[in-house]
Amino acid sequence: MLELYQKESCPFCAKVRRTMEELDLDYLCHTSVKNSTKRKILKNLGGREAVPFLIDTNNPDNLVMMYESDDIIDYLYKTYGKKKSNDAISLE
Ligand SMILES: N[C@@H](CCC(=O)N[C@@H](CS)C(=O)NCC(=O)O)C(=O)O
Repeated sequence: MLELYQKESCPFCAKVRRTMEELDLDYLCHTSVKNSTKRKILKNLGGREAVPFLIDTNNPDNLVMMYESDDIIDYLYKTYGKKKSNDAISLE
């Protein structure tokens, strides 16, 4: 399963959501604003209160957890896509 900690107002999160859509990926979305319970969970999981934060549990031998939108997008394309990440995001 893919899980994304994010918030709606965050442009970096929007890039990641767009990539999820582009790759036609299902994911569990944890909208996590400051001072929320989900923020505390995020901090416990990743060590920082920053979004976007991706968790990928699809490979039981390799739990993936990462911050940084560009790293997440590269990872999603490498793992689930065929296109190059540079082709992924258009501003239109
Ligand atoms: N370089 C990071 C920047 C992420 C970032 O600045 N996220 C902001 C929200 S837009 C954040 O986590 N701020 C702290 C907070 O919301 O508590 C990325 O590309 O993912």
